[in-house]
Amino acid sequence: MSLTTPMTRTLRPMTRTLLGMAVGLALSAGPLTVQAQSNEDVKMGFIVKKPEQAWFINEQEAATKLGEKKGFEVVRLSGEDGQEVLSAIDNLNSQGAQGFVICPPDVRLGPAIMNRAKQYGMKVVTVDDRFIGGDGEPMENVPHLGMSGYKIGEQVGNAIAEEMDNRGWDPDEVAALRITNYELPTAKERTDGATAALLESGFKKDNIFDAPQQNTDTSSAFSAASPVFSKRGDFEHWVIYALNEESVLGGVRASEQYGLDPEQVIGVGINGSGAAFAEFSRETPTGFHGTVAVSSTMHGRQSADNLYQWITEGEKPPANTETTGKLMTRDNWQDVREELGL
Ligand code: FCA
Repeated sequence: MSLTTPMTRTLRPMTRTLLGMAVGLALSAGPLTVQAQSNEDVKMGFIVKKPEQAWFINEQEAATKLGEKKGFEVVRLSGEDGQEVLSAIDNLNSQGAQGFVICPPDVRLGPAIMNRAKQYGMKVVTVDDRFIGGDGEPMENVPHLGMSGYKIGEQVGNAIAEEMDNRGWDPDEVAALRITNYELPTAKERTDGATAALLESGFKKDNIFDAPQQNTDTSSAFSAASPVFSKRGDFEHWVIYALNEESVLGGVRASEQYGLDPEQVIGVGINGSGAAFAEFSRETPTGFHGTVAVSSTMHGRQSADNLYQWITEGEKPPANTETTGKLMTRDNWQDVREELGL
């Protein structure tokens, strides 16, 4: 082994810092000329807010696979809070990464994350959850890829309405457990879309009960849902929706604990990840009726590819790419899984 590799490794962090400073100077002096990067040394981070969730594991894996194919390296990192994200960015800089894809733990961290990235001259794209600027608006200058929340929410509402119809439920006597997360715009869009479709189908507005969750996972949804069932013991039939299937599963588990049978519950989620596959694989059906599946493989691969093109060709990705979904139930989940490459 020659000395070149370790030397290059050691020097790279410093080079990046200098480059970051040069970029800063160039920005203040005039238009920035983009420098193409040779493919071999392209390295990018892929930072996710929930590293234990199947959705995010799949995204990171898809990005890694693309990197193996195209010849770039993906460093998978966890960023469960602001502190961890900033350390992850420092860590990436010391490894010589040119940028990162991120699903942030809190969208309001956008400006702080961008500041740190700029110090190092790193390029940033967001996936799933889009940064919000100080003005409360989406940060349009950071390229984003995520699901089309409202439309996918509508699919959830329609799927619930159809299943209510199949079961012959009287809409006047059905309650909805709406697990909300209004801090996160994509979550609000999704539950708003589902609500609109349900109301359109004839669902009673007064029968919708909110369970605000602190986070986007199963346990926070379970905690939010339990008291709602206890307070509304007068309803025999329940529908459950939320921003994702992990949260709907929290609601379904709470309904079971309260004593409701699967036939009394219609839960429809969003994602189509391992959490849903595990539920559909159970021997007997549960109240988790279905989920609108979106390709996490595509999200991971495409966002990494967008960043890669930006690093190597200087081609800035589109400001916002919206993806669509397909209803997956116990009956068709394996086919949809294959179709979406999950
Ligand atoms: C958010 C949710 C995830 C997934 C993703 C596309 O980040 O928390 O479960 O739905 O959007």
